Amino acid sequence: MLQTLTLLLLSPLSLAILPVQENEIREVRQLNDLWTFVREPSNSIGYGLKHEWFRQDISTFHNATVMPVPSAFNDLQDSSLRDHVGWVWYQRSEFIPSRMSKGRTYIRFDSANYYAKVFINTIETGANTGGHLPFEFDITQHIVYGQKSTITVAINNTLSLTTLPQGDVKPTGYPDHIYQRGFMDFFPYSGLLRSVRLLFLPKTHITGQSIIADAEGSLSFTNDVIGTGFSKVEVIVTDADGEIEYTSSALNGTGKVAKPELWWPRNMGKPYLYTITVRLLSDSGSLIDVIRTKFGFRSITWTKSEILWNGRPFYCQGFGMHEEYDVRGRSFDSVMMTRDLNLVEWTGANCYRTSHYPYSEERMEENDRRGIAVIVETAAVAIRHYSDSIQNHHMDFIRATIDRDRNHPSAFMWSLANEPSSSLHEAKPYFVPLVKLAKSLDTTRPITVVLASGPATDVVADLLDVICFNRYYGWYSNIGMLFKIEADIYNEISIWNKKFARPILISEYGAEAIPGMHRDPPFAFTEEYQVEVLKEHHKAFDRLRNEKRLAGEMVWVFADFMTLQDTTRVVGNHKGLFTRQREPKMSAHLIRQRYSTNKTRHRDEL
Ligand SMILES: *[C@@H]1O[C@H](CO)[C@@H](O)[C@H](O)[C@H]1NC(C)=O
Ligand SMILES: *[C@@H]1O[C@H](CO)[C@@H](O)[C@H](O)[C@H]1NC(C)=O
Ligand SMILES: *[C@@H]1O[C@H](CO)[C@@H](O)[C@H](O)[C@H]1NC(C)=O
Ligand SMILES: *[C@H]1O[C@H](CO)[C@@H](O)[C@H](O)[C@H]1NC(C)=O
Repeated sequence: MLQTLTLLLLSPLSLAILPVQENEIREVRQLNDLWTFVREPSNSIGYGLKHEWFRQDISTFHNATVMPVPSAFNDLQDSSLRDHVGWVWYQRSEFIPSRMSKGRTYIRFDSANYYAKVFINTIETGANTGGHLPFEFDITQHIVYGQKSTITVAINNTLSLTTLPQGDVKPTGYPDHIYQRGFMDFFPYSGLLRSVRLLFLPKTHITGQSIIADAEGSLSFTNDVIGTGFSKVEVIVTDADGEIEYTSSALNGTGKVAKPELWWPRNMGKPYLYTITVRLLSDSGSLIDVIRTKFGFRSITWTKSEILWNGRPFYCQGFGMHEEYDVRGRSFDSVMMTRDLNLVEWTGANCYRTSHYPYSEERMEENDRRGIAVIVETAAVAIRHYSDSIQNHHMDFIRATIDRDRNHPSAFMWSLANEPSSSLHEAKPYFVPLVKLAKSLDTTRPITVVLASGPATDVVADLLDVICFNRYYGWYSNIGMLFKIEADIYNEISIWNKKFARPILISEYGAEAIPGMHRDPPFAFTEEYQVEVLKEHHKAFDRLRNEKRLAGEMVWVFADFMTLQDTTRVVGNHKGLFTRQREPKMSAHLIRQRYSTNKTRHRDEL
C-alpha cells in the first residue's frame, strides 16, 4: 500500500535526459509499431486501473483494436474516439535478449499526452505528467531477460486547472458523455505521440549533459553519470571535418577553442556544428560508455531594442506553427517534418516559435543543421487560473524543457508561456519565480513570455528580457478595416518599446483565409483579405525596423491546423500561409517574397 501511494504521489517530469543515441556501446530498440488499444468509457475514473488491466492481456477484450505508435488516437476511427476524455490503454510484448542483462534497460517515451502510467509485467514503473517532453524509466528490475515482457501504458488525456495546457471538462447533458474544453485554440491530440524505445545501456553510463559554447570560443560542459565502475574520462571536441580542436580528461570542464567557426542562423552565415565526444573508460582502458553531441559556438545578447546573434543584429522573420497534420494529429512524422522545414526554407524565413509546446527532438536537431533559429515554448498556453499547484507543475515543465533543449544552438530564447492572463495582478507573483528559475538554469539565453494583453495593463512584461506579443488588428479587432492596421500596430509597438526599453518581437499577427476563397475587393476570410492584412502590417514593420524599434516579426500561422468545434472555426483554424496539407495560399507567396528579399540585407550587414 505504501509503495502504491508513493508512486501515485511522485509523478514528476523526468529530469536529466539525453537524446537517444545508438553507438558502439548503446543499443536501441524501436517499439514503433501497432500496439493493442482499448478505450475506457469517457471519464470512467480509472476503471481499468481499479480492475488491474495491466495484469490482463487486453487484446482478448471484445473491443480491443490496434493503434499505431507514434500517432494521436483521435482521428483514426469515430467521434467517440476523437472526442474521448479519460483513459485509454496501450499494450504490447517484447522479447528482451539474455545478453542485455549485463547492463541496464530503460523504456523511453518521447512524449505521451497528457498523463501516462507505465507497467512492465504488471509492475508500475512510473508515471509522467505533461506530454510534449520525453521521459524514461529504468526497467532493469522489472523485466525477465531472455523472455517476453509485457508493456502496458495507461494514458489519461483529461485537462484540468492543474495541467498544461489548462482546461476543464463539462457534462454534455447526455449520460456518460463529457466534453473537453482546453483554454487553447488547438485540438488536444492525445496518445503516444512520439517514438517509444527500449534503451540498452551499460550499468555505468552518462545520464545528462550540458554544453555552453560562446562566440569567443569558450566552452564549458558537465556530464552526469550513474554508476561508479569507471576510472578515466576522455572528452574530445572535433570540428565538422573530424579535426580535434580540444581534449580534456574531466567529466566537467572548461576550455577554449581558438577562433571557432560560429553557428549562424540562415541568412546570416553557416550553422556550423562541432561534436563533443565523451568516453568513460575502465582502469584497463576499455570503453564503458560513450556519447556524441553536436553543438555550436554562438552567443545571444540583447540591447534595449535588438537581439544580437554573435554580436550582430538578428532580425527574426518567421512564424508560429503547430506540429500537427491530417489523420496523425500531433504525432511525430519524419515526412511531414521534412516537408515543413523545407517549406520554412522556401519562404526564406530564419526563425519560428515552437508554439504552443516543445516540438519533437528530431526537429530540434534539424533546426541545428539547417540554421533555423527557434524560440522554444513550454506547454503553458493561456493560463488563466493561477495557483500553487499549477505553478509547481509549470516549474517542472520549464526544468524539463530547458534540460531537453539546452544544447541546441538553434534554440535562442525560452518562452515560458503563451497568452497567460497577464493583466491579472496574480500574474506577477506567479511569474517572478518562473523567470528566476529559468535564469538560474540557463544564463545564456533571453527569457520571454508571449503576451496578449496591452502595454497599459500587462504586469508580466517588466520581468522579461524580450517582449513578445500577439495582436490581431484587422481581425479580432476592427475586422474589415484594413486602413487602420498600419497606424494601430505602429503605435502599439512604439508604446511597448518606449515603456519597457527592450527588444519587441511581434509573435503573432494575421487573418483567416479559407483556401480557394477569393473576392475583390478583399473581404474577411478570403485569400486576398489575408494578404492585405499582412501587407498593412509590413508597412508598419518596415518603418519600425528602420527606427530600430522592432526585433522581429512572426506571422500566425505557418499552416492551417485543427481546433475543437466552434462557431468561429471552419473545420479548424485557417490563418495558415499554407493549407493543412502544406500547399501555399496567396499569403505564402507574399511572405516568401518579403523574407527572401530581406535575406540579402542580412548578408550585406556581415
Ligand atoms: C472495452 O471493454 C472493456 C472490457 O470489457 C470495458 O470495461 C470497457 O468499458 C470497454 N470500453 C468501452 C468504451 O466501452
Ligand atoms: C484521469 O481521468 C479522470 C477521469 O477522466 C480524472 O478525473 C482524473 O483526474 C485524471 N487523473 C489524472 C492523474 O490525470
Ligand atoms: C558534474 O556536473 C554535474 C552537473 O552539474 C554534477 O551533478 C556532478 O556532480 C559533477 N561531477 C563532478 C565530478 O564534478
Ligand atoms: C526589407 O526590410 C527593409 C528594412 O526594414 C524594408 O525597407 C524593405 O521594404 C523590406 N523588403 C521587403 C520586400 O519587404
